Amino acid sequence: MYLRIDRLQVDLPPVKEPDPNAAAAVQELLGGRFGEMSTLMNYTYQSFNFRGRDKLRPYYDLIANIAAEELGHIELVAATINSLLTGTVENVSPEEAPLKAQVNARNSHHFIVTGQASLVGNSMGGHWNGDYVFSSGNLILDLLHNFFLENGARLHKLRVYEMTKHPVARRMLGYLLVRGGVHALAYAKALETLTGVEMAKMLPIPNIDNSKFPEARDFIDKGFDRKLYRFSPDDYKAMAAIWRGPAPGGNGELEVVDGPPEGGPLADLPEAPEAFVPDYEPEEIYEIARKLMQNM
Ligand code: MN3
Repeated sequence: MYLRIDRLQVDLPPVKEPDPNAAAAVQELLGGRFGEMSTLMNYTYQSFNFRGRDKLRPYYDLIANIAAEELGHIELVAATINSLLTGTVENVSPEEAPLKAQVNARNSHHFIVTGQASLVGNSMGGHWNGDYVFSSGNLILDLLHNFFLENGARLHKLRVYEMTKHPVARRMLGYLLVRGGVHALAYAKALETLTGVEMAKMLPIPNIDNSKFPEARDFIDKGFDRKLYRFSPDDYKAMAAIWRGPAPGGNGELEVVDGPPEGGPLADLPEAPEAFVPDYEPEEIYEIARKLMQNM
């Protein structure tokens, strides 16, 4: 089962400048084949479907725990997209066509299907698909797939990084490049324990270090690249048998941290009455909510 905390895994800069086409590009990192929906659902189903759990506890714990972190990653990428879409529309009457500029937005679903918010799809508007989940039950093949998935995700993040300098997108990218590096290394180390193969010789793919990017260096300097957070009050402790030893880059020792990162607040997104979010004239429903809260 899951607990939920109403915070993001990392603080994002305040919602300010909109950039709907950057939001469309960032969608790839949410609902593309190598996006956070894919990492989330691959590790989630691999953990659901795991056989021999008690005998293989370190591997089960590693996959199940990283799955929980990925749930926070879809939340973080969605928050980034929502921030990039906030403030795009003029607040004028429907006859004035407040959404007329959005007819030229890269992804019109952001303005027709959602209320200027994220979609479970990729940068070209295609839907995320359950076919992106690989859960073979063969532990070595699943781990090798996960290593490949993390490196494919990293390549796409680097390309989106090259598409936008928006500070909200760059902050999210810096954080997720570092966390994706942790996950790739975790799966590599798990494979090393099982097969003896020297995965470290394959890292990083592509061959450009995260520390080259100032937004990622910020997190590396704080040790985010050597910490595996344990997203549970009491469980998933056996993953520490895999996540141990010196960090690559000589930046101290790998460490399992009990509990989630401190993170940051989730922005309270403003309403968009011109798009009927939460409604065109929302005063009545605000009043209903206000009365409900009086009883608390
Ligand atoms: Mn991730």
